[in-house]
Amino acid sequence: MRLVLVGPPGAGKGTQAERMAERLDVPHISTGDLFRANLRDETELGREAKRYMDAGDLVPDEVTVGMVRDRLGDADTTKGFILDGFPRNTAQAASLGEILKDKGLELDAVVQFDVEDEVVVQRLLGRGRSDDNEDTIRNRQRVYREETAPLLDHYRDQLVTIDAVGEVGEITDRVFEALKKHGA
Ligand code: B4P
Repeated sequence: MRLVLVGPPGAGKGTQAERMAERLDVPHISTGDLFRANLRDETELGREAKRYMDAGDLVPDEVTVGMVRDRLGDADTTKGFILDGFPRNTAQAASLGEILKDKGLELDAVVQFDVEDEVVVQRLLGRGRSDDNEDTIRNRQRVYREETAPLLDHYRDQLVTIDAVGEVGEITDRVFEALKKHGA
């Protein structure tokens, strides 16, 4: 199964991706996690990404796309993957389309996590990551509306929309039910 997860910051993409990856036995590829791992390892890429993440802006496409292209070249992705937080704008979506086309692959579905801005602000403030302060969260929400939300139209034929408010396990059940209905 090859899936993309889309949703505003704090929608629970990472939380659900982990559970879905375990159930489907495919790797969970989170661009946010990959950037944070680079940051911890003090790589050049991590240093570059940090200033954008701290501001709640998107890391430049060439950096992000290169990182994802490398990751999708790893052997464990042949059985499928869950892309969490990528693509996040139409240019990244076009790059993903090319990467998959070169491999003769297609996405099975794009799962959209639907949740109100005010709900996620409370969730994120409770988590306390360094980019979880109110100003940065508001900017991440603006970036989502302006840059990421247009992807929903780009992926309209593959889109599976999930109400992302509720218990974590309940939401996972909704995802698998919706994927089944979609025929994925
Ligand atoms: P990400 O790491 O992708 O973070 P996110 O969108 O803010 O969080 P997510 O939706 O995964 O929420 P989570 O499950 O963690 O991005 C961070 C930054 O990285 C971006 O701002 C950007 O700078 C950069 N970046 C990443 N990808 C990029 C790309 N493709 N291009 C350019 N830049 C990129 O959940 C959040 C909280 O809610 C947690 O505390 C969780 O426990 C809680 N929660 C989850 N589900 C819940 C539920 N059902 N009820 C209550 N709480 C819940």
